[in-house]
Amino acid sequence: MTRSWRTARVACSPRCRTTRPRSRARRASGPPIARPRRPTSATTTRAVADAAAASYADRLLAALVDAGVHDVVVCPGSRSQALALAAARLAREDRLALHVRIDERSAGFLAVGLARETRAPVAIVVTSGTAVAELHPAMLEAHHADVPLIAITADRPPELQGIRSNQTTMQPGIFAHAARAVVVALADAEATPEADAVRIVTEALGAEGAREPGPVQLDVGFRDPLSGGDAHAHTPVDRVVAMPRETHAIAPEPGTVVVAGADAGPAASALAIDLGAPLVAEPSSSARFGPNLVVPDVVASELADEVRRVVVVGHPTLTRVVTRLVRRDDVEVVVAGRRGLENVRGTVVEGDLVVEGEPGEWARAWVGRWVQASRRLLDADMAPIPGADLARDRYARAVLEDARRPVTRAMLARAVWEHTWPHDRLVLGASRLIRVLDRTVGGKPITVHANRGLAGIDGTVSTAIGVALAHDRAGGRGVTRALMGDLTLLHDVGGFHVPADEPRPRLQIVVGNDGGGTIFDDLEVAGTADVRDFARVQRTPQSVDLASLAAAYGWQHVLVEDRAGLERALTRAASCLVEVRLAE
Ligand SMILES: Cc1ncc(C[n+]2csc(CCOP(=O)(O)OP(=O)(O)O)c2C)c(N)n1
Repeated sequence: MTRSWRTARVACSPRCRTTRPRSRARRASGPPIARPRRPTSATTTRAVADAAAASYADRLLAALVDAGVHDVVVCPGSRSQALALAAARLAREDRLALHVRIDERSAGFLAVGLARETRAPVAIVVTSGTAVAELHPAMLEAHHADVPLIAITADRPPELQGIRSNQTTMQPGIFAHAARAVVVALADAEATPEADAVRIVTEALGAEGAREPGPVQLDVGFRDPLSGGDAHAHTPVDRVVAMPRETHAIAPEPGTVVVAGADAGPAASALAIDLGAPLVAEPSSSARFGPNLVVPDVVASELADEVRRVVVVGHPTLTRVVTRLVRRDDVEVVVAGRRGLENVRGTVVEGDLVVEGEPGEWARAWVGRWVQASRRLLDADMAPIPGADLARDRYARAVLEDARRPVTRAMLARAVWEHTWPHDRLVLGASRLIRVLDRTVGGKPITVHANRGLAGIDGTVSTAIGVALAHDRAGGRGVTRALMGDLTLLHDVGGFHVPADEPRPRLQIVVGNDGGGTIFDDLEVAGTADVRDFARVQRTPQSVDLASLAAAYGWQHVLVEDRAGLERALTRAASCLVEVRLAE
Protein backbone atom coordinates (compact mmCIF):
# COMPACT_ATOMS: atom_id res chain seq x y z
CA MET A 1 0.00 0.00 0.00
CA THR A 2 1.41 3.39 -0.91
CA ARG A 3 1.04 6.10 1.67
CA SER A 4 0.50 9.75 1.02
CA TRP A 5 1.65 11.60 4.07
CA ARG A 6 -0.16 14.87 3.72
CA THR A 7 -3.64 14.54 5.05
CA ALA A 8 -5.10 12.03 2.65
CA ARG A 9 -8.66 10.91 2.91
CA VAL A 10 -9.69 7.36 2.26
CA ALA A 11 -13.40 7.16 1.75
CA CYS A 12 -14.52 3.64 2.46
CA SER A 13 -17.88 2.33 1.51
CA PRO A 14 -19.17 0.08 4.28
CA ARG A 15 -18.48 -2.92 2.05
CA CYS A 16 -15.02 -1.77 1.00
CA ARG A 17 -12.42 -4.37 1.94
CA THR A 18 -9.20 -2.47 1.38
CA THR A 19 -8.33 1.10 2.17
CA ARG A 20 -6.69 3.15 -0.54
CA PRO A 21 -5.10 6.43 0.47
CA ARG A 22 -5.77 8.76 -2.41
CA SER A 23 -2.99 10.49 -4.26
CA ARG A 24 -2.96 14.27 -4.02
CA ALA A 25 -4.35 14.55 -7.54
CA ARG A 26 -7.31 12.33 -6.67
CA ARG A 27 -7.89 14.10 -3.41
CA ALA A 28 -8.89 17.22 -5.29
CA SER A 29 -12.04 15.45 -6.46
CA GLY A 30 -13.07 14.48 -2.92
CA PRO A 31 -16.16 15.86 -1.23
CA PRO A 32 -15.95 19.59 -0.59
CA ILE A 33 -15.23 20.05 3.10
CA ALA A 34 -14.48 23.59 4.16
CA ARG A 35 -10.88 23.99 5.22
CA PRO A 36 -10.39 26.69 7.86
CA ARG A 37 -7.64 29.18 7.17
CA ARG A 38 -4.32 28.38 8.80
CA PRO A 39 -3.54 30.59 11.80
CA THR A 40 -0.79 33.10 11.12
CA SER A 41 2.31 32.59 13.23
CA ALA A 42 5.29 34.76 14.03
CA THR A 43 7.49 31.87 15.12
CA THR A 44 10.50 30.78 13.10
CA THR A 45 10.36 27.71 10.88
CA ARG A 46 12.65 25.90 13.30
CA ALA A 47 10.40 26.66 16.26
CA VAL A 48 7.35 25.49 14.31
CA ALA A 49 9.10 22.22 13.50
CA ASP A 50 10.07 21.72 17.15
CA ALA A 51 6.53 22.22 18.34
CA ALA A 52 4.80 20.46 15.45
CA ALA A 53 3.54 17.49 17.48
CA ALA A 54 2.17 19.61 20.32
CA SER A 55 0.76 22.18 17.93
CA TYR A 56 -1.07 19.57 15.88
CA ALA A 57 -2.45 17.87 18.99
CA ASP A 58 -3.57 21.09 20.71
CA ARG A 59 -5.28 22.41 17.60
CA LEU A 60 -6.85 19.04 16.72
CA LEU A 61 -8.35 18.46 20.16
CA ALA A 62 -9.68 22.03 20.44
CA ALA A 63 -11.21 21.78 16.96
CA LEU A 64 -12.78 18.42 17.81
CA VAL A 65 -14.47 20.07 20.79
CA ASP A 66 -15.73 22.88 18.52
CA ALA A 67 -17.01 20.30 16.06
CA GLY A 68 -19.07 18.52 18.73
CA VAL A 69 -16.86 16.00 20.54
CA HIS A 70 -17.20 16.17 24.32
CA ASP A 71 -15.94 12.80 25.56
CA VAL A 72 -12.33 11.83 24.92
CA VAL A 73 -10.95 8.49 26.10
CA VAL A 74 -7.16 8.42 26.44
CA CYS A 75 -4.87 5.42 26.82
CA PRO A 76 -1.26 6.02 27.82
CA GLY A 77 1.62 5.87 25.34
CA SER A 78 4.69 7.69 24.10
CA ARG A 79 3.88 8.43 20.45
CA SER A 80 0.43 9.72 21.47
CA GLN A 81 1.67 11.92 24.34
CA ALA A 82 0.93 15.26 22.66
CA LEU A 83 -2.69 14.21 22.08
CA ALA A 84 -3.05 12.91 25.65
CA LEU A 85 -1.58 16.08 27.16
CA ALA A 86 -3.76 18.29 24.98
CA ALA A 87 -6.83 16.36 26.14
CA ALA A 88 -5.74 16.66 29.79
CA ARG A 89 -5.30 20.42 29.45
CA LEU A 90 -8.73 20.88 27.87
CA ALA A 91 -10.25 18.71 30.60
CA ARG A 92 -8.66 20.93 33.26
CA GLU A 93 -10.30 23.89 31.53
CA ASP A 94 -13.64 22.02 31.62
CA ARG A 95 -13.89 22.01 27.84
CA LEU A 96 -14.15 18.25 27.49
CA ALA A 97 -14.70 15.15 29.62
CA LEU A 98 -11.54 13.06 29.85
CA HIS A 99 -11.63 9.34 30.61
CA VAL A 100 -8.29 7.63 31.13
CA ARG A 101 -8.05 3.88 30.70
CA ILE A 102 -5.10 1.50 30.57
CA ASP A 103 -6.56 -1.21 28.34
CA GLU A 104 -7.44 0.01 24.85
CA ARG A 105 -9.98 -2.77 24.32
CA SER A 106 -11.95 -1.64 27.37
CA ALA A 107 -11.38 1.99 26.39
CA GLY A 108 -12.94 1.32 22.99
CA PHE A 109 -16.06 -0.13 24.56
CA LEU A 110 -16.22 2.64 27.15
CA ALA A 111 -16.37 4.97 24.14
CA VAL A 112 -19.13 2.82 22.61
CA GLY A 113 -21.18 3.20 25.81
CA LEU A 114 -20.61 6.96 25.98
CA ALA A 115 -21.47 7.43 22.31
CA ARG A 116 -24.56 5.23 22.54
CA GLU A 117 -26.01 7.22 25.41
CA THR A 118 -24.96 10.73 24.26
CA ARG A 119 -25.52 10.06 20.53
CA ALA A 120 -22.44 12.21 19.95
CA PRO A 121 -19.08 11.17 18.50
CA VAL A 122 -16.51 10.04 21.06
CA ALA A 123 -12.75 10.17 20.44
CA ILE A 124 -10.25 7.56 21.65
CA VAL A 125 -6.53 8.34 21.66
CA VAL A 126 -4.09 5.44 21.50
CA THR A 127 -0.40 4.99 20.85
CA SER A 128 1.12 3.02 17.96
CA GLY A 129 1.38 -0.74 17.49
CA THR A 130 -0.83 -3.33 19.16
CA ALA A 131 -2.61 -0.54 21.04
CA VAL A 132 -4.35 0.29 17.77
CA ALA A 133 -5.42 -3.31 17.17
CA GLU A 134 -6.98 -3.46 20.66
CA LEU A 135 -9.64 -1.06 19.38
CA HIS A 136 -10.76 -3.44 16.66
CA PRO A 137 -13.61 -5.16 18.57
CA ALA A 138 -15.16 -1.82 19.53
CA MET A 139 -14.69 -0.46 15.99
CA LEU A 140 -16.42 -3.53 14.53
CA GLU A 141 -19.28 -3.27 16.98
CA ALA A 142 -19.57 0.45 16.24
CA HIS A 143 -19.68 -0.25 12.50
CA HIS A 144 -22.43 -2.83 12.77
CA ALA A 145 -24.43 -0.78 15.28
CA ASP A 146 -23.85 2.66 13.67
CA VAL A 147 -22.05 4.21 16.66
CA PRO A 148 -19.88 7.30 15.98
CA LEU A 149 -16.37 6.50 17.26
CA ILE A 150 -13.22 8.40 16.32
CA ALA A 151 -10.05 6.34 16.73
CA ILE A 152 -7.06 8.68 16.80
CA THR A 153 -4.05 6.45 16.33
CA ALA A 154 -0.59 7.93 16.87
CA ASP A 155 1.97 6.69 14.35
CA ARG A 156 5.63 6.98 13.33
CA PRO A 157 6.41 9.51 10.57
CA PRO A 158 7.17 8.13 7.05
CA GLU A 159 10.96 8.09 7.47
CA LEU A 160 10.58 5.66 10.40
CA GLN A 161 8.29 3.32 8.48
CA GLY A 162 9.55 0.16 6.83
CA ILE A 163 12.87 0.07 8.72
CA ARG A 164 11.77 -2.12 11.63
CA SER A 165 11.36 0.80 14.01
CA ASN A 166 10.06 -0.11 17.41
CA GLN A 167 6.27 -0.44 17.81
CA THR A 168 5.63 0.31 14.15
CA THR A 169 3.13 -1.40 11.88
CA MET A 170 0.80 -0.53 9.00
CA GLN A 171 -1.85 1.38 10.92
CA PRO A 172 -3.91 3.28 8.33
CA GLY A 173 -6.78 1.07 7.26
CA ILE A 174 -6.09 -1.52 9.97
CA PHE A 175 -9.84 -1.64 10.75
CA ALA A 176 -10.58 -2.56 7.13
CA HIS A 177 -14.23 -2.18 6.14
CA ALA A 178 -15.26 -1.32 9.72
CA ALA A 179 -13.94 2.24 9.41
CA ARG A 180 -16.30 4.43 7.43
CA ALA A 181 -13.31 6.64 6.59
CA VAL A 182 -9.57 6.75 7.24
CA VAL A 183 -7.76 10.06 7.40
CA VAL A 184 -3.95 9.94 7.35
CA ALA A 185 -2.07 13.00 8.60
CA LEU A 186 1.46 14.07 9.46
CA ALA A 187 1.97 16.52 12.30
CA ASP A 188 4.37 18.93 10.61
CA ALA A 189 4.43 22.61 9.68
CA GLU A 190 2.05 21.95 6.76
CA ALA A 191 -0.54 20.11 8.84
CA THR A 192 -4.19 21.17 8.91
CA PRO A 193 -5.54 19.76 12.18
CA GLU A 194 -8.69 21.90 12.18
CA ALA A 195 -9.64 20.57 8.74
CA ASP A 196 -8.83 17.02 9.88
CA ALA A 197 -11.08 17.47 12.93
CA VAL A 198 -14.00 18.71 10.83
CA ARG A 199 -13.50 15.92 8.34
CA ILE A 200 -13.47 13.04 10.82
CA VAL A 201 -16.42 14.34 12.83
CA THR A 202 -18.33 14.79 9.56
CA GLU A 203 -17.53 11.22 8.57
CA ALA A 204 -18.31 9.81 12.04
CA LEU A 205 -21.72 11.45 12.04
CA GLY A 206 -22.42 10.51 8.44
CA ALA A 207 -23.23 14.19 8.06
CA GLU A 208 -22.32 14.23 4.40
CA GLY A 209 -24.89 12.49 2.25
CA ALA A 210 -27.08 11.80 5.30
CA ARG A 211 -25.51 8.44 6.05
CA GLU A 212 -25.72 6.65 9.38
CA PRO A 213 -23.05 7.43 11.97
CA GLY A 214 -20.13 5.05 12.36
CA PRO A 215 -16.49 4.61 13.32
CA VAL A 216 -13.61 6.44 11.63
CA GLN A 217 -9.82 6.43 11.99
CA LEU A 218 -7.46 9.40 12.08
CA ASP A 219 -3.87 8.14 11.89
CA VAL A 220 -1.33 10.84 12.75
CA GLY A 221 2.44 10.58 12.29
CA PHE A 222 4.37 12.41 15.02
CA ARG A 223 8.08 13.34 14.96
CA ASP A 224 10.33 14.19 17.90
CA PRO A 225 9.95 16.19 20.02
CA LEU A 226 6.71 14.38 20.76
CA SER A 227 5.38 17.11 23.07
CA GLY A 228 6.35 20.32 24.83
CA GLY A 229 5.79 24.04 24.86
CA ASP A 230 2.80 26.22 25.61
CA ALA A 231 -0.69 25.51 24.38
CA HIS A 232 -1.20 26.33 20.71
CA ALA A 233 -4.22 28.34 19.65
CA HIS A 234 -6.50 26.85 17.04
CA THR A 235 -8.74 28.41 14.45
CA PRO A 236 -12.30 27.90 15.68
CA VAL A 237 -14.47 25.65 13.51
CA ASP A 238 -18.23 25.22 13.35
CA ARG A 239 -20.11 22.45 15.08
CA VAL A 240 -20.81 19.58 12.70
CA VAL A 241 -24.44 18.55 12.73
CA ALA A 242 -25.86 15.27 11.52
CA MET A 243 -28.26 15.55 8.60
CA PRO A 244 -31.85 14.49 9.26
CA ARG A 245 -32.58 10.98 8.03
CA GLU A 246 -34.59 10.56 4.88
CA THR A 247 -38.19 9.44 5.22
CA HIS A 248 -40.08 6.93 3.12
CA ALA A 249 -43.82 6.43 2.89
CA ILE A 250 -45.34 3.05 3.73
CA ALA A 251 -49.02 2.12 3.61
CA PRO A 252 -50.92 -0.13 6.04
CA GLU A 253 -51.64 -3.58 4.58
CA PRO A 254 -53.39 -6.61 6.05
CA GLY A 255 -51.09 -9.34 7.34
CA THR A 256 -48.27 -7.00 8.40
CA VAL A 257 -46.03 -7.57 11.44
CA VAL A 258 -43.48 -5.05 12.73
CA VAL A 259 -40.23 -6.52 14.05
CA ALA A 260 -38.18 -4.11 16.18
CA GLY A 261 -34.62 -5.30 16.69
CA ALA A 262 -31.75 -3.73 18.58
CA ASP A 263 -31.69 0.08 18.51
CA ALA A 264 -35.00 0.35 16.64
CA GLY A 265 -35.94 3.17 19.00
CA PRO A 266 -39.27 3.98 20.64
CA ALA A 267 -40.82 5.21 17.36
CA ALA A 268 -41.18 1.58 16.25
CA SER A 269 -44.03 1.20 18.75
CA ALA A 270 -46.01 4.01 17.09
CA LEU A 271 -45.13 2.64 13.65
CA ALA A 272 -46.83 -0.66 14.54
CA ILE A 273 -49.97 1.15 15.72
CA ASP A 274 -50.11 3.29 12.57
CA LEU A 275 -49.65 0.23 10.34
CA GLY A 276 -52.30 -1.79 12.20
CA ALA A 277 -49.66 -4.43 12.88
CA PRO A 278 -48.61 -6.49 15.90
CA LEU A 279 -45.20 -5.51 17.27
CA VAL A 280 -42.49 -8.05 18.06
CA ALA A 281 -39.96 -5.89 19.90
CA GLU A 282 -36.73 -7.24 21.33
CA PRO A 283 -35.78 -5.75 24.72
CA SER A 284 -32.75 -4.08 23.13
CA SER A 285 -35.05 -2.19 20.74
CA SER A 286 -36.20 0.36 23.36
CA ALA A 287 -39.59 -0.14 21.66
CA ARG A 288 -40.91 -2.95 23.84
CA PHE A 289 -44.13 -1.26 24.84
CA GLY A 290 -47.51 -0.22 23.54
CA PRO A 291 -50.87 -1.86 22.86
CA ASN A 292 -49.64 -3.85 19.83
CA LEU A 293 -46.73 -5.55 21.64
CA VAL A 294 -46.55 -9.35 21.56
CA VAL A 295 -43.95 -11.80 22.88
CA PRO A 296 -41.76 -13.35 20.18
CA ASP A 297 -43.03 -16.89 20.75
CA VAL A 298 -46.35 -15.92 19.11
CA VAL A 299 -44.41 -15.92 15.85
CA ALA A 300 -44.10 -19.69 16.33
CA SER A 301 -47.91 -20.09 16.43
CA GLU A 302 -50.23 -20.70 13.48
CA LEU A 303 -50.86 -16.95 13.28
CA ALA A 304 -47.52 -16.71 11.47
CA ASP A 305 -49.07 -18.51 8.47
CA GLU A 306 -51.21 -15.43 7.85
CA VAL A 307 -48.28 -13.02 7.76
CA ARG A 308 -47.81 -11.41 4.33
CA ARG A 309 -45.38 -8.59 5.11
CA VAL A 310 -42.73 -7.99 7.78
CA VAL A 311 -41.45 -4.48 8.45
CA VAL A 312 -38.06 -4.63 10.16
CA VAL A 313 -36.70 -1.72 12.17
CA GLY A 314 -33.35 -2.00 13.97
CA HIS A 315 -31.31 -5.19 14.06
CA PRO A 316 -33.21 -8.30 15.18
CA THR A 317 -30.85 -10.96 16.54
CA LEU A 318 -32.46 -12.79 19.41
CA THR A 319 -34.98 -15.36 18.22
CA ARG A 320 -34.84 -18.01 15.56
CA VAL A 321 -38.59 -17.80 14.98
CA VAL A 322 -38.24 -14.19 13.93
CA THR A 323 -35.24 -14.97 11.71
CA ARG A 324 -37.24 -17.77 10.06
CA LEU A 325 -40.17 -15.44 9.48
CA VAL A 326 -37.96 -12.83 7.85
CA ARG A 327 -36.44 -15.50 5.58
CA ARG A 328 -39.76 -16.90 4.34
CA ASP A 329 -40.13 -16.65 0.56
CA ASP A 330 -43.85 -15.93 0.71
CA VAL A 331 -43.34 -12.93 3.01
CA GLU A 332 -42.45 -9.47 1.73
CA VAL A 333 -39.71 -7.93 3.88
CA VAL A 334 -39.20 -4.17 4.19
CA VAL A 335 -36.12 -3.12 6.16
CA ALA A 336 -35.71 0.42 7.45
CA GLY A 337 -31.94 0.69 7.34
CA ARG A 338 -28.96 2.37 5.81
CA ARG A 339 -26.81 2.20 2.72
CA GLY A 340 -24.55 -0.84 2.59
CA LEU A 341 -26.45 -2.76 5.26
CA GLU A 342 -25.01 -6.27 5.38
CA ASN A 343 -26.77 -9.63 5.73
CA VAL A 344 -30.22 -8.41 4.82
CA ARG A 345 -33.00 -10.09 2.91
CA GLY A 346 -35.74 -7.89 1.52
CA THR A 347 -36.12 -4.33 0.35
CA VAL A 348 -33.87 -1.93 2.23
CA VAL A 349 -35.16 1.62 2.47
CA GLU A 350 -32.51 4.09 3.58
CA GLY A 351 -34.09 6.11 6.34
CA ASP A 352 -37.19 6.19 8.53
CA LEU A 353 -40.63 4.93 7.60
CA VAL A 354 -43.64 7.22 7.73
CA VAL A 355 -47.10 5.70 7.47
CA GLU A 356 -49.40 7.15 4.84
CA GLY A 357 -53.06 6.22 5.12
CA GLU A 358 -55.18 4.59 7.81
CA PRO A 359 -55.35 0.87 8.52
CA GLY A 360 -58.73 -0.64 7.54
CA GLU A 361 -61.32 -2.48 9.61
CA TRP A 362 -59.17 -5.61 9.44
CA ALA A 363 -56.51 -4.11 11.74
CA ARG A 364 -58.44 -4.40 15.00
CA ALA A 365 -59.09 -8.12 14.64
CA TRP A 366 -55.61 -8.85 13.28
CA VAL A 367 -53.77 -7.13 16.14
CA GLY A 368 -56.30 -8.41 18.70
CA ARG A 369 -55.66 -12.05 17.85
CA TRP A 370 -51.90 -11.60 18.21
CA VAL A 371 -52.18 -9.74 21.50
CA GLN A 372 -54.51 -12.39 22.97
CA ALA A 373 -52.17 -15.18 21.92
CA SER A 374 -49.29 -13.29 23.51
CA ARG A 375 -51.18 -12.87 26.79
CA ARG A 376 -51.95 -16.57 26.93
CA LEU A 377 -48.26 -17.39 26.49
CA LEU A 378 -47.15 -14.93 29.17
CA ASP A 379 -49.80 -16.17 31.64
CA ALA A 380 -48.76 -19.77 31.12
CA ASP A 381 -45.19 -18.76 31.88
CA MET A 382 -45.96 -16.90 35.12
CA ALA A 383 -45.37 -18.72 38.41
CA PRO A 384 -48.57 -19.05 40.47
CA ILE A 385 -48.93 -16.58 43.34
CA PRO A 386 -47.51 -18.42 46.37
CA GLY A 387 -50.10 -19.69 48.79
CA ALA A 388 -53.01 -18.12 46.92
CA ASP A 389 -55.08 -21.20 47.61
CA LEU A 390 -54.09 -21.51 51.28
CA ALA A 391 -55.77 -20.44 54.49
CA ARG A 392 -54.45 -17.20 55.97
CA ASP A 393 -52.35 -18.85 58.74
CA ARG A 394 -50.37 -20.86 56.24
CA TYR A 395 -50.17 -18.05 53.72
CA ALA A 396 -47.43 -16.14 55.57
CA ARG A 397 -45.27 -19.26 55.73
CA ALA A 398 -45.73 -19.87 52.01
CA VAL A 399 -44.66 -16.31 51.20
CA LEU A 400 -41.60 -16.70 53.43
CA GLU A 401 -40.67 -19.94 51.71
CA ASP A 402 -41.09 -18.25 48.37
CA ALA A 403 -38.71 -15.48 49.43
CA ARG A 404 -36.11 -18.14 50.25
CA ARG A 405 -36.43 -19.84 46.89
CA PRO A 406 -33.25 -19.91 44.84
CA VAL A 407 -33.17 -17.49 41.91
CA THR A 408 -33.79 -18.84 38.43
CA ARG A 409 -32.76 -17.14 35.22
CA ALA A 410 -36.36 -16.16 34.38
CA MET A 411 -36.84 -14.79 37.89
CA LEU A 412 -33.69 -12.69 37.57
CA ALA A 413 -34.63 -11.36 34.13
CA ARG A 414 -38.12 -10.43 35.31
CA ALA A 415 -36.88 -8.81 38.53
CA VAL A 416 -34.35 -6.62 36.70
CA TRP A 417 -36.98 -5.55 34.17
CA GLU A 418 -39.54 -4.83 36.91
CA HIS A 419 -37.08 -2.69 38.90
CA THR A 420 -36.06 -0.67 35.85
CA TRP A 421 -38.03 2.43 34.86
CA PRO A 422 -37.98 4.95 32.03
CA HIS A 423 -35.62 7.24 33.95
CA ASP A 424 -33.16 4.34 34.38
CA ARG A 425 -30.93 2.73 31.80
CA LEU A 426 -30.55 -0.96 31.11
CA VAL A 427 -27.51 -2.55 29.46
CA LEU A 428 -27.83 -6.17 28.37
CA GLY A 429 -24.88 -8.48 27.75
CA ALA A 430 -24.84 -11.17 25.06
CA SER A 431 -25.49 -13.96 27.58
CA ARG A 432 -28.43 -16.33 27.71
CA LEU A 433 -30.18 -13.84 30.00
CA ILE A 434 -31.04 -11.44 27.16
CA ARG A 435 -32.88 -14.26 25.39
CA VAL A 436 -34.66 -15.31 28.58
CA LEU A 437 -35.65 -11.70 29.13
CA ASP A 438 -37.02 -11.53 25.59
CA ARG A 439 -39.27 -14.51 26.27
CA THR A 440 -40.47 -13.52 29.73
CA VAL A 441 -41.01 -9.80 30.18
CA GLY A 442 -43.92 -7.61 29.17
CA GLY A 443 -44.00 -4.05 27.88
CA LYS A 444 -42.28 -1.00 29.37
CA PRO A 445 -40.81 2.10 27.72
CA ILE A 446 -37.24 1.59 28.88
CA THR A 447 -34.08 2.81 27.15
CA VAL A 448 -31.99 -0.30 26.65
CA HIS A 449 -28.46 -0.58 25.30
CA ALA A 450 -27.00 -3.84 24.07
CA ASN A 451 -24.03 -4.45 21.80
CA ARG A 452 -26.04 -6.48 19.30
CA GLY A 453 -24.09 -5.19 16.29
CA LEU A 454 -21.98 -8.33 16.54
CA ALA A 455 -23.40 -9.71 19.81
CA GLY A 456 -19.95 -10.12 21.34
CA ILE A 457 -19.52 -10.94 25.01
CA ASP A 458 -16.57 -8.54 25.06
CA GLY A 459 -16.54 -5.01 26.46
CA THR A 460 -19.87 -5.22 28.30
CA VAL A 461 -18.67 -3.86 31.65
CA SER A 462 -16.98 -0.94 29.87
CA THR A 463 -20.01 -0.24 27.69
CA ALA A 464 -22.19 -0.17 30.81
CA ILE A 465 -19.81 2.22 32.55
CA GLY A 466 -19.86 4.51 29.50
CA VAL A 467 -23.67 4.51 29.39
CA ALA A 468 -23.90 5.14 33.14
CA LEU A 469 -21.34 7.98 33.12
CA ALA A 470 -23.19 9.75 30.31
CA HIS A 471 -26.57 9.14 31.93
CA ASP A 472 -25.38 10.48 35.31
CA ARG A 473 -23.80 13.52 33.71
CA ALA A 474 -27.00 14.40 31.86
CA GLY A 475 -28.72 14.63 35.24
CA GLY A 476 -30.52 11.31 34.89
CA ARG A 477 -32.24 10.61 38.21
CA GLY A 478 -32.20 6.89 37.78
CA VAL A 479 -29.67 4.14 37.95
CA THR A 480 -28.00 2.20 35.16
CA ARG A 481 -28.30 -1.57 35.48
CA ALA A 482 -26.26 -4.00 33.43
CA LEU A 483 -27.38 -7.62 33.24
CA MET A 484 -24.97 -10.29 32.06
CA GLY A 485 -23.66 -13.80 32.63
CA ASP A 486 -20.44 -14.64 34.43
CA LEU A 487 -18.29 -15.27 31.33
CA THR A 488 -19.39 -11.96 29.85
CA LEU A 489 -18.39 -10.23 33.06
CA LEU A 490 -15.01 -11.99 33.21
CA HIS A 491 -14.29 -11.14 29.57
CA ASP A 492 -14.09 -7.45 30.49
CA VAL A 493 -12.73 -7.52 34.03
CA GLY A 494 -10.33 -4.72 33.07
CA GLY A 495 -13.37 -2.52 32.53
CA PHE A 496 -13.87 -2.33 36.30
CA HIS A 497 -10.81 -0.14 36.57
CA VAL A 498 -11.93 3.46 36.96
CA PRO A 499 -9.12 5.88 37.95
CA ALA A 500 -9.50 7.27 41.48
CA ASP A 501 -9.79 10.86 40.22
CA GLU A 502 -12.65 10.07 37.85
CA PRO A 503 -16.32 9.73 38.78
CA ARG A 504 -17.67 6.28 39.62
CA PRO A 505 -21.04 6.04 37.87
CA ARG A 506 -24.34 5.02 39.47
CA LEU A 507 -24.23 1.52 38.08
CA GLN A 508 -25.38 -1.88 39.26
CA ILE A 509 -23.66 -4.68 37.42
CA VAL A 510 -25.92 -7.68 37.90
CA VAL A 511 -24.27 -10.97 37.02
CA GLY A 512 -26.20 -14.22 36.81
CA ASN A 513 -23.51 -16.64 37.94
CA ASP A 514 -24.03 -20.19 36.70
CA GLY A 515 -20.33 -21.02 36.62
CA GLY A 516 -19.85 -20.88 32.84
CA GLY A 517 -21.48 -20.30 29.48
CA THR A 518 -24.76 -22.17 29.64
CA ILE A 519 -26.14 -20.43 26.54
CA PHE A 520 -24.80 -23.40 24.56
CA ASP A 521 -27.09 -25.79 26.45
CA ASP A 522 -29.86 -24.59 24.14
CA LEU A 523 -27.98 -25.59 20.99
CA GLU A 524 -28.14 -28.94 19.18
CA VAL A 525 -24.49 -29.60 20.05
CA ALA A 526 -25.46 -29.99 23.71
CA GLY A 527 -27.31 -33.17 22.78
CA THR A 528 -24.77 -34.59 20.34
CA ALA A 529 -21.32 -33.90 21.85
CA ASP A 530 -19.53 -35.93 24.50
CA VAL A 531 -20.78 -34.58 27.83
CA ARG A 532 -17.31 -33.94 29.28
CA ASP A 533 -15.95 -32.42 26.08
CA PHE A 534 -19.02 -30.22 25.80
CA ALA A 535 -18.55 -28.99 29.36
CA ARG A 536 -14.85 -28.32 28.87
CA VAL A 537 -14.82 -26.50 25.52
CA GLN A 538 -18.33 -25.02 25.25
CA ARG A 539 -19.53 -24.29 28.75
CA THR A 540 -15.98 -23.44 29.86
CA PRO A 541 -16.61 -23.69 33.62
CA GLN A 542 -15.18 -21.02 35.88
CA SER A 543 -15.07 -20.59 39.64
CA VAL A 544 -13.57 -17.13 39.96
CA ASP A 545 -14.12 -15.51 43.35
CA LEU A 546 -16.18 -12.51 42.24
CA ALA A 547 -16.18 -10.96 45.73
CA SER A 548 -12.38 -10.79 45.71
CA LEU A 549 -12.40 -9.56 42.14
CA ALA A 550 -14.79 -6.73 43.02
CA ALA A 551 -12.69 -5.85 46.07
CA ALA A 552 -9.53 -5.76 43.97
CA TYR A 553 -11.08 -3.07 41.77
CA GLY A 554 -12.70 -1.22 44.68
CA TRP A 555 -16.28 -2.20 43.86
CA GLN A 556 -18.86 -3.24 46.46
CA HIS A 557 -19.96 -6.85 46.08
CA VAL A 558 -23.45 -8.04 46.99
CA LEU A 559 -24.14 -11.77 47.00
CA VAL A 560 -27.68 -12.89 46.20
CA GLU A 561 -28.75 -16.46 46.89
CA ASP A 562 -32.51 -16.20 47.14
CA ARG A 563 -35.44 -14.21 45.89
CA ALA A 564 -35.64 -11.88 48.89
CA GLY A 565 -31.95 -11.09 48.54
CA LEU A 566 -32.51 -10.22 44.90
CA GLU A 567 -35.28 -7.75 45.77
CA ARG A 568 -33.04 -6.14 48.39
CA ALA A 569 -30.05 -5.91 46.06
CA LEU A 570 -31.97 -4.33 43.20
CA THR A 571 -33.30 -1.55 45.41
CA ARG A 572 -29.82 -0.49 46.55
CA ALA A 573 -28.82 2.92 45.31
CA ALA A 574 -25.04 2.47 45.40
CA SER A 575 -22.78 1.30 42.59
CA CYS A 576 -22.02 -2.34 43.08
CA LEU A 577 -21.50 -5.74 41.57
CA VAL A 578 -24.55 -7.87 42.36
CA GLU A 579 -23.63 -11.54 42.06
CA VAL A 580 -26.73 -13.69 41.71
CA ARG A 581 -26.10 -17.41 42.16
CA LEU A 582 -28.42 -19.03 39.66
CA ALA A 583 -30.36 -22.18 40.46
CA GLU A 584 -31.04 -23.13 36.85
C1 LIG B 1 -16.14 -12.02 22.00
C2 LIG B 1 -17.00 -13.23 21.96
N1 LIG B 1 -16.46 -14.44 22.20
C3 LIG B 1 -17.24 -15.55 22.21
C4 LIG B 1 -18.58 -15.45 21.97
C5 LIG B 1 -19.45 -16.70 21.95
N2 LIG B 1 -20.33 -16.71 23.14
C6 LIG B 1 -21.60 -16.30 23.09
S1 LIG B 1 -22.38 -16.41 24.54
C7 LIG B 1 -21.03 -17.08 25.28
C8 LIG B 1 -21.05 -17.51 26.71
C9 LIG B 1 -21.70 -16.52 27.60
O1 LIG B 1 -21.59 -16.96 28.92
P1 LIG B 1 -22.21 -16.15 30.11
O2 LIG B 1 -21.98 -14.71 29.90
O3 LIG B 1 -21.72 -16.74 31.38
O4 LIG B 1 -23.76 -16.36 29.95
P2 LIG B 1 -24.64 -17.69 30.03
O5 LIG B 1 -24.52 -18.36 28.74
O6 LIG B 1 -24.15 -18.55 31.13
O7 LIG B 1 -25.99 -17.17 30.27
C10 LIG B 1 -19.97 -17.16 24.39
C11 LIG B 1 -18.62 -17.67 24.74
C12 LIG B 1 -19.11 -14.17 21.70
N3 LIG B 1 -20.40 -13.95 21.46
N4 LIG B 1 -18.30 -13.09 21.74
